Parts: sequence; C-alpha cells; structure tokens
Amino acid sequence: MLQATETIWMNGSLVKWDDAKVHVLTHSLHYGTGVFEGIRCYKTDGGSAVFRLREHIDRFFDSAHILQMELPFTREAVTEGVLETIRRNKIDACYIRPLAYIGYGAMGVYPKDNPIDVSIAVWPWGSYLGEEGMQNGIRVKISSYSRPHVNATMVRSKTTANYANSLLAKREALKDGYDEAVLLDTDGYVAEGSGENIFMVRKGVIKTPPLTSILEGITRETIMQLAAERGMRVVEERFTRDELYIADEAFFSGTAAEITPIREVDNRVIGRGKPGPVTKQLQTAFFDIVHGRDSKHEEWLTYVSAKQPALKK
Ligand code: PPE
Repeated sequence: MLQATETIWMNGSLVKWDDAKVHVLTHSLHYGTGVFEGIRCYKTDGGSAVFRLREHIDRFFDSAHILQMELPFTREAVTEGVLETIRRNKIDACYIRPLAYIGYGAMGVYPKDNPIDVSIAVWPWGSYLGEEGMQNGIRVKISSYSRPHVNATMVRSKTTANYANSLLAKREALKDGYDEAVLLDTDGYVAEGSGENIFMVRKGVIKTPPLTSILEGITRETIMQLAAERGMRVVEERFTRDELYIADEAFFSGTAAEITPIREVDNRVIGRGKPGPVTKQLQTAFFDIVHGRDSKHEEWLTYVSAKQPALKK
C-alpha cells in the first residue's frame, strides 16, 4: 500500500492528501493523455537532496511538448513546487511524482479547450524490485509484448498511455513467476524493462540499447557517465535476447529501480547467478553519489533546504 504523506501540490496550491481528487470525466483518465515524472530525493549528511532535478523537470516539459500540451506553469514554478512539497511534508527521503494531465471539459479524444492540470505528490518508496533483488539480483522474462513502434505512441515522452504496455508486460512476467519483464522493440531487439532501462556486460564491454524505442533514462545517462569516468567501455548498441542470455552481467537502471542486478533471463543464469563486479562497482558509485558521500557530481544534487555544513569529526 502507498504510504500517504500530508499534502499534495495541485495547480500551485498545497491541498490535503485526501482532498487531492479529480472528476471522473477527467480527459486523461479516459485516454491516457497525461505525462509524468519519477524523481527521488535522498537523505545526505548535508540534508535532503533531489537527484538530477533539473534533468527531470526538463524531461517533464519535453514530454508535454511532444504531446503538444502547454503546461500553465514555468519550469521554475514546477521546480519550486517539488521542493516546497517535500519541505511541507517534512520527509527526508521520498519518491516524487509530478503529473500533468488534460482536465475536465470536453469529452472525446480531441480535448479542445480542456485545462491542463499539474500535480506533484511525494511519498516514501523503498526498493522498487525488493531489497533482496537489489542485493542478489532478480529474475526476468522476455515479454511477449513489444515496446511500441517508434512511430506509434512516442516513447520519448513519459506519457501515461505508454504504461498500459508496461502493465501488460509486468503482469505477464509476475504471473509467470518472474520479477520483471524485458520488452523487445518491434524489430526484435532488446529495448527496456517495464519501468527501467537495461544494460548488459560481455567481454568487458558495457552495452545499452540506443535511444529509439526506449525512454531516455536519466539514471541510464548517469550510469554511462560513471562507467566512462571509471575507464569502462560503454556502447549504445542494439543487442538480441540471445546475446543477453550469454552476458557476463546484466542490470536495470531507473529512478524507482535505481541499479538492480539481473541474475536470470528466461531461466538462463547470467554469469555466476549473482551481481557481477561491474554491476557492483556501478551500484556503489551510484549510491555514493545520490547519498552525497561522493562529491564528484555535486551538481546533480539539489538540496531541499540550504545544504548543511559537514560536521567536524
Ligand atoms: N524506461 C521506462 C519505461 C521507465 O518507466 C523508466 C522510469 C525508465 C526507463 C528509467 O528512467 P529514469 O528514471 O529517468 O532513469 N520509470 C519510472 C516509473 C516507475 C513506476 O512504476 O512508476 C521511475 O523509475 O520513476
């Protein structure tokens, strides 16, 4: 069950959690025409900090732009809304969910003059694929569903409609006894998870699918940078499911999933069946940065309140 907090930002005002309601004829509820973001705020020694807030806000506006939705707020207002919602809920680590949707007005696919509504909710969210999975790796299934064709639903936009595809794949995987789904693109190449980007490691090279049928993940880009800084070779290249079967290592990246190792694909053990050295090194590097233990990428952290000076030991 979702853990409620106190207040939710709706169109610029903070309302009580239980009062954050919409009409049943809200356009986006019927047609999947909303766009959203998923962001995390972590506890650090300097106070709570939001990871790569600017990039998430930019992607939120890009998603809206693709759908030709004009948000009635500036980037600055949404950024401040995120920080204010965290402060007002007095929460030191949370998941942040901005959502823009076509509101109540006309019905029918074409929304004419319906308002564009924007909300921001925050709540505590632990490991997306379980703490056990984070430590030891998860088992995944290649989905019988494909990621939408590049000319179908615009997967570069984080549109709510795209998540019907994710749900089909996720439900199938869970019902079949796996932890997560891996979707192929319509050409049959590995694309991404239902809510994560995917990486594989083979013969010392890290591979991730190019930005065609996948979401342009912010964690994906973070991992690519962290790997390059550690002298690892990373390529954006198409690969097949059978190449994934014979990978030495594989892992998912995402805001909710963070860095989750994959230990099995379609009942084939990956590497030694536990997180490999590259995965572990990148996982540690990632968590050190988001928790402010490694200051190399301070620019990726936005402190919710002024950063607290480090305590002298
Ligand atoms: N692909 C998909 C399809 C996706 O939904 C996500 C994030 C990613 C890749 C990774 O992107 P990024 O978070 O920028 O690294 N999925 C979000 C929603 C998960 C949910 O169940 O809700 C998330 O991780 O916040």
